[in-house]
Amino acid sequence: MTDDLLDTRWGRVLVSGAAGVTGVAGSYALTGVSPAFLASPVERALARTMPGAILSFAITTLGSLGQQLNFLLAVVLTVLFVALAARAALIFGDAANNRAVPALGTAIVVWVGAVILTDEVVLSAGAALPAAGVVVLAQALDAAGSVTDPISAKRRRALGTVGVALGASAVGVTVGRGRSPTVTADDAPPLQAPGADRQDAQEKLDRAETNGLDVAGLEPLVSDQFFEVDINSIDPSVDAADWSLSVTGAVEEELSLDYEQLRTMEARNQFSTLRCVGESLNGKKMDNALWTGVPVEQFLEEAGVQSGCECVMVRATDDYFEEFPIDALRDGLLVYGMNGKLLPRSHGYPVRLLVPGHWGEINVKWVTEIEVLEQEAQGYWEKRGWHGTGPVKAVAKLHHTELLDNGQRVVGGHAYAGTRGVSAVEVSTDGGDTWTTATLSEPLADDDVWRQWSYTYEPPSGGHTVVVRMIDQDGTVQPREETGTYPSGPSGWVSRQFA
Ligand SMILES: Nc1nc2c(c(=O)[nH]1)N[C@H]1C(S)=C(S)[C@@H](COP(=O)(O)O)O[C@H]1N2
Ligand SMILES: [Mo]
Repeated sequence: MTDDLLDTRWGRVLVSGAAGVTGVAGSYALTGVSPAFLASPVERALARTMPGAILSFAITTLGSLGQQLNFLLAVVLTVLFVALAARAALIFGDAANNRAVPALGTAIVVWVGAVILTDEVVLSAGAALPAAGVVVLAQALDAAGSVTDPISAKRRRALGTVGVALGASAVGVTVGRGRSPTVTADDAPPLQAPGADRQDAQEKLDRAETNGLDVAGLEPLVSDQFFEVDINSIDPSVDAADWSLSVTGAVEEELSLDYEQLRTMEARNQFSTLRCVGESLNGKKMDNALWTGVPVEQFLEEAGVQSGCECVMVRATDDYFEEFPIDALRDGLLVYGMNGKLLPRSHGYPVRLLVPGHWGEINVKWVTEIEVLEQEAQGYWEKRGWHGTGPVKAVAKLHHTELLDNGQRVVGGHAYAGTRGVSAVEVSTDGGDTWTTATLSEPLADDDVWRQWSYTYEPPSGGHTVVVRMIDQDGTVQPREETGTYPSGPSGWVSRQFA
């Protein structure tokens, strides 16, 4: 029995744990929130293997909280992996009676594991070296230790090791946070591409501003905070210079296209609203933007499509894949700009697909491949039971309410019906007995776009229920029948009770 911290079981567990935390923090310091972060592949694997029912619950009920929990679990598992590597190396070093084995073993096992997981040879050292460093530190403290007061000496060394490990981890987390490229739509650089008409984009954005209703607090026609739905909590970070799109499968000739080529082709600036099939009826996963992109149809024509099912599979860098009718794709755009700026990473930089009139899920971000299929197949969400590749359901949402000084109430929101277009919104203030038409924002030039609505009324004394519904340009009234979100997206009329 010596007085060495590493000779005790609890000491080894403690040092291993500290090595685990420090290793993961070290990885984060080098990579930030990117696919090279050691926890990233773990998080991916968790998301992939999550049973469909739990995944759907997480999406519809927990929203982004589900993704955060998944990320947290991935980080915990990754810490555990590094800690176990250190613990094994410590035990092995003890058995071999070799002082070099614990640190060296930790470094090698963590590094090899990280390379296997992330495919990053150099960045993997970010996890391996700090973890091994903690082991070396514990050994050094033991070696320098006194023998006068064994118990408190151990405690002091434990505190020293953990203290240094936590301090280093805190630094790592701070550095990593600064490194995370959180390019949102707001701080994306302006769009500059030979094929893009910036002046036209600016005019359209200006028009959207003048077309909007003058109701303070109502979200504008071009969303200032566009929602995000991803199968991973860590977005891929794709270098535009490395990006290419291939058209493969049942074609006469396979095609490949790079970013420079795409940027020089004539692009279109087009408003299009996206809505996620996984949102609740009056949810917030519906937004509108001006997209700049190149029509897909020319590539399909060039490749010479010979599909047996008239369907395609579209794939992305994050291993996302969606299957849908080729006719829908013919109206699509390969988008590289959003609201006059460079498409942000969170929305698919460098290139995403935009398919007007359909649920959000087939608007594949970080797109890499269009495979023309011979036979029907299932996409990522359809494998999990969803039916979200078809035309988007119509909805009128109620998000804005305000009681004016004169006692009147203003209600408002957005209505969207895909490419069917919104022709009217009707409001009832008596629970659906009588209906009046609401004021609508001036339509934007493109057809797959929402409109704002608002209605001002004299509230009856006592409680009342406001119901809202929309009518599309074919005269079809939004269906009243209520369904839940899963599996085909929510339907029904939004209503709200007022006291
Ligand atoms: N590659 C990839 N594309 C994707 C997704 C994804 O997870 N990965 N999510 C889809 C879903 S379910 C929706 S609703 C839209 C959301 O687009 P947004 O994040 O730009 O709002 O992107 C779609 N495209
Ligand atoms: Mo979605």
